[in-house]
Amino acid sequence: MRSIKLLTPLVLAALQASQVAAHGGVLSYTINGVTFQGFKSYNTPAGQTSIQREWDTYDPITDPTSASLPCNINGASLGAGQQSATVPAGSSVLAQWNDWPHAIGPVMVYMANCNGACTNADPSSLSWFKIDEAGLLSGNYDSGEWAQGKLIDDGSTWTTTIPASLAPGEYMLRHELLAIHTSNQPQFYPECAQLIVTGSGTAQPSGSFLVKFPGAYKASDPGVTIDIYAHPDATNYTIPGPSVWRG
Ligand SMILES: *[C@@H]1O[C@H](CO)[C@@H](O)[C@H](O)[C@H]1NC(C)=O
Ligand SMILES: [Cu+2]
Repeated sequence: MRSIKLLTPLVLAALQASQVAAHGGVLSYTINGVTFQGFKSYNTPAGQTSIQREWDTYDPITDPTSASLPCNINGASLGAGQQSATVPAGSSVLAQWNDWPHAIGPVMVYMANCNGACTNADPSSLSWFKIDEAGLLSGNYDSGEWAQGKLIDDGSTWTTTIPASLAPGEYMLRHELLAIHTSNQPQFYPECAQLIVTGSGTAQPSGSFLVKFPGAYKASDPGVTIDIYAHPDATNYTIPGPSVWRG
């Protein structure tokens, strides 16, 4: 009782702010020098305009088979405010996260062909392919550099190239952090944005590269349910999901 009383509203607010700061999400995208603002989480979608789909909080999704895994909660189209960024295949996409997401775990980037207008697409029905991934970059579980640590070192940014040979069309782009700093409790942080890819490419990933969300991950995947503190000297980390498709 006494210690609870010590938590004045100010302290509580600071605590909540630090918890928010410890989670994360993609706030904007910069593509060929043009910055596209993301959805403003913690706000109503009414009146918002973005290439990003709705996502409501910085909080993690902790179930690898959650229905919210495709594009976070709730992943909805913004309706009249939903936009798509037109980008040539081969473009680099810089995703900007909030100041301080987590530092331990992999970064993964996926795309999915919407087979038509992405604004009408249900992300859970799409077939996703991975275009980028990075896990344990160097060293061991305990003191090595994880992709998420590099992301923070790079100003909370991650830069990915859209495969140059990818066939034109409307695609969903999905960035994901899988934070594994909590023993045996994965934390997924996905966000989606809509792209219209242009160019003269003809390549499409074959079936072995395609996965569903949920479906791509299982709790039993070695890289999903993991206690890094039980094996501080280990240097192997298996990034979950399909192989990267490079076009
Ligand atoms: C690391 O290697 C061990 C021994 O082969 C294996 O049991 C474990 O699943 C691997 N861990 C990851 C995260 O890939
Ligand atoms: Cu967190």
